[in-house]
Amino acid sequence: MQSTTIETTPPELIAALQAAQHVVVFTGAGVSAESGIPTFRDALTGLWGRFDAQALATPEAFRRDPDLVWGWYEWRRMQLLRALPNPAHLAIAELAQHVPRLTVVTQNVDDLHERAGSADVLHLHGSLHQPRCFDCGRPHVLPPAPPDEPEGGRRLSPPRCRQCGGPVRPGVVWFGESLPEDILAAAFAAAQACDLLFAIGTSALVYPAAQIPLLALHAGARVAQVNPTATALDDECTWSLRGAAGAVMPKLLQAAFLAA
Ligand code: BJW
Ligand code: ZN
Repeated sequence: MQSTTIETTPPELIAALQAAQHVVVFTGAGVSAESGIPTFRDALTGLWGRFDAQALATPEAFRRDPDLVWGWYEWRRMQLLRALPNPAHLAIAELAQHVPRLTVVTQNVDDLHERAGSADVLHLHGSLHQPRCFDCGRPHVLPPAPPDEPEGGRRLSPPRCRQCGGPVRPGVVWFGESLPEDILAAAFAAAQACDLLFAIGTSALVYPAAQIPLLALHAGARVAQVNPTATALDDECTWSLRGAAGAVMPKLLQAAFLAA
């Protein structure tokens, strides 16, 4: 692994980006951190440091206490509605204008890539904007703005399904649940077909998503990681750019395509 900082972006990475035919951008919560959306595992600010994942992000938790879980996700949906895409989302969207093919694969349940202008984003872990019935799976349309939720949310009864009366659940993938099969297959295929993959803002700890950069490497692609701290990918990736995505990605775009 060639570890480097943004001040010394490796010329080999810039050349690889300029020559790439198919780029995959694989993102995690860190890409949205600078938009004010908390990550999961950052020591001081991560959601799993303040809230219990087993009590909030499993189907068993929802069965046990739907009001607790629904209220917590409504608080997060409200945060998201107030957030804006940051320079990393914008640079990723603009990158698509400069390479023959670019696939965005995200673990995030926000819509900040789309709001920045990225199209056909593969959402591995679902979306806060697509709730569905816990019993029959039918999609449920929510009012655009949830009530003003206090920090951490409050107990709130989930709406009932208009078809079967079952409780409506957040449209995200919880621990122990399968990822959407078609989306996972498309993400794996893109990873195996690309020549360059960026892993941005992910701890690369959660499977099967964490396989994606490894699949790309094993298929012969090069992998550039963008993250201010060490991750599970450090010893695997080709380049590791230590920095915030909102600083690194615009500079990389500039160096590869916009510099005079
Ligand atoms: C910045 C930055 C800046 C900060 N710029 N970077 C052992 C026990 C139990 C389960 C398992 C086990 N081993 C494997 C499993 C399976 C499990 C798993 O992988 N668990 C691991 C934690 C061990 N996986 C699953 O259960 C998956 N399903 C599955 O495997 O199905 C098959 C199966 C069926 C039946 C039984 C068992 C298996 C599903 C996983 C679903 C994950 N869901 C969540 C919640 C989504 C809903 C919600 O939002 O609430 O998805 S968990 C959470 O983690 C979320 C994320 O998408 C995911 C990944 O996190 P991410 O994005 O990497 O964030 P962080 O916080 O970890 O990292 C942020 C990074 O950003 C850090 O590195 C920072 O440094 C960096 N950063 N600022 C750039 N400005
Ligand atoms: Zn239903």
